[in-house]
Amino acid sequence: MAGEMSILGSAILALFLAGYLGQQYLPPPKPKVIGLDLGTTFCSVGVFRPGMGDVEVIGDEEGRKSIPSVVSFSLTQVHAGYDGLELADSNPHNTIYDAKRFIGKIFDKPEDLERESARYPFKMVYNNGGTEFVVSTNRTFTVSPEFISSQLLLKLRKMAERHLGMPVHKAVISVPAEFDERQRNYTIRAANLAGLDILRVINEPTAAAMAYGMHKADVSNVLVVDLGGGTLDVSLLNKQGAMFFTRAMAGNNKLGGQDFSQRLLQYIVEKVRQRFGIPPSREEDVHRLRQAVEAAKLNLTLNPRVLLEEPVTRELFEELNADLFQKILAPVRTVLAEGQLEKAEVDEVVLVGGSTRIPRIRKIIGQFFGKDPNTSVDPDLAVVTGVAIQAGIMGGAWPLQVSALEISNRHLRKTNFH
Ligand SMILES: *[C@@H]1O[C@H](CO)[C@@H](O)[C@H](O)[C@H]1NC(C)=O
Ligand SMILES: *[C@@H]1O[C@H](CO)[C@@H](O)[C@H](O)[C@H]1NC(C)=O
Ligand SMILES: *[C@@H]1O[C@H](CO)[C@@H](O)[C@H](O)[C@H]1NC(C)=O
Ligand SMILES: CC(=O)N[C@H]1CO[C@H](CO)[C@@H](O)[C@@H]1O
Repeated sequence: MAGEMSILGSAILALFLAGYLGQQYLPPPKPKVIGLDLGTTFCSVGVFRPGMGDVEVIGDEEGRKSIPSVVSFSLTQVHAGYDGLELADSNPHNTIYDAKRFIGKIFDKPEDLERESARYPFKMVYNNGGTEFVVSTNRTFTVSPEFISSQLLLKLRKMAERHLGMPVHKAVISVPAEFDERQRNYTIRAANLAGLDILRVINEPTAAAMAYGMHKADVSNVLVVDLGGGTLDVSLLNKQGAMFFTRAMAGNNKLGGQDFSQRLLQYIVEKVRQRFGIPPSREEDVHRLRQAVEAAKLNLTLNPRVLLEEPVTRELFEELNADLFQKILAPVRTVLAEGQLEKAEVDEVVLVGGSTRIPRIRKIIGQFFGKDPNTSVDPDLAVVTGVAIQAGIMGGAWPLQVSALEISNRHLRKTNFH
């Protein structure tokens, strides 16, 4: 009798061990929830890999990890991302971008929207305070900002499905900290139109801080500087336990990489004028010069000088933009004042957005705080990385027991500088 028991006992033990060992060698579970960064100019999708404990940002067919937030309408199709961008020159009236600036946004008067629409090659109409884009192929119709966003999210969803080899229906998405409830609702609606359930909406600065592991680090105050192509956003986050909340935000919606390029362009145009007596005036020449200037600006982040009609040094670029670079500190001072913090009380400074690659900007921020900002994550992918971590938490892949990571602060106002 005792012998039988022990045989049974070891059989159970063997089964248990086989199960345990089997689990060890099983392929890691696939991510169930994707993380989406729906940016104004670019968007990305990422997943948290439970087996690896890291984030993978998913590329498009060509492996590009960000796709332009551009949607173009041709006779028979809707083209999103790079396909949409390619049509921008040949089909400018039906190629919609910057939809994020209009999603869920209420304009008090039609004239307010008209002023905005003057900047774009496509048409917009005022509809009960909201915006509709006008598309004319062989017929004329209107589409909403959330429809445009849904086409981008659908593209991101397909990129993820292709990569993961399975259908995806759940996501976490980021929005600017300043988005109100209505803008958040319309962003969720865009995702629903793309066949995605949104498990959580998180603020972009919080996502960026998470990309740097701030949710696990021993920090209480994190300052996030997000400097993109056209806007600067500064947020002061406070962490209590594993929860973040936004303590203050400020920004400048007319400051970014495009302005820095413009200064360099003006300089080159002036040089050409001095040399040839007339500035370049043909549209193609100006267009070509603009592209060369943009490339030179990116190059100056890595090289001390480039050749662009004439040699341009990094010092010259910095000098041409010195006053603009200093403007970055105004909203930084504001969030500290509003958050009632001394700069020494800021534990970490996180940089997001392509323009924070500019060495001089890193230096100005570093000198202001007397410590180096955190720059190890690609500034263009920091937000999607953080959103994917949150998606991993929501999908139950996270080894830590963290349930909620953000407390919303509905009464906060953003201060804007120009
Ligand atoms: C527009 O063009 C598409 C594709 O050629 C065609 O299927 C559709 O019937 C046309 N619609 C109108 C209103 O002409
Ligand atoms: C946002 O959506 C929620 C849930 O559907 C709803 O209760 C709320 O009224 C909406 N708010 C706005 C401002 O649209
Ligand atoms: C950057 O500039 C350097 C020096 O002018 C040049 O050799 C290099 O090819 C450029 N690189 C890019 C990516 O433009
Ligand atoms: C350069 C720098 O400040 N690095 C910091 C980035 O953030 C982590 C916390 O996750 C710090 O430990 C690093 O020192």
